[in-house]
Amino acid sequence: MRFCLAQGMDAPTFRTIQQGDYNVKMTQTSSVFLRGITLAACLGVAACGEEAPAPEPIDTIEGITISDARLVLPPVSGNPAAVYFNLSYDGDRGIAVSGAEVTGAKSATVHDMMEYDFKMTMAEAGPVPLTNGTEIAFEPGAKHVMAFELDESVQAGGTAEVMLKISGGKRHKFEAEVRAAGEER
Ligand SMILES: [Cu+2]
Repeated sequence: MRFCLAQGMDAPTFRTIQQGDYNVKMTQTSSVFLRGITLAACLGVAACGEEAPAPEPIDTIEGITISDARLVLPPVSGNPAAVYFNLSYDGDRGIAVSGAEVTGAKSATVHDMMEYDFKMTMAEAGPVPLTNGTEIAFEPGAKHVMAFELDESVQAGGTAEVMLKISGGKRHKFEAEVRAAGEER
């Protein structure tokens, strides 16, 4: 059995002593110290040495997997670029994609194709819900991310950093391969 006890109410450090050591100390302690032990002593390592939970990796949402991410440059420089990828989610908590950012783009938007005036057109998508088992292809003719006013530094053959904004203020970052306008989308 291991005990650990606080060395005083405002002392941030904890000390672990063996049972035998504890018994010896008991015979010499004052009643004030005994009261301190009653208040501060705790049994078991879990209760005393509870470690802070490991911090979540920055800009990564557990459960989201992105594959085949590519940013297709516009045929005409200055026009928006499109980002396509496959997203799967196996997290337990329901979340939603509420927007996007692309490094080197002035702004980025999650688009979806919708029918307007009997024609298919793209418009900003509402929040995209992700629940355990969700698989979505962000692809031509469907949902995609549109990147506006791309910086010259984003060049075919390179990579672009894409960030999905997730409900609750978190973000999921991934790299997309940059392709020229004529390449496979
Ligand atoms: Cu679009």
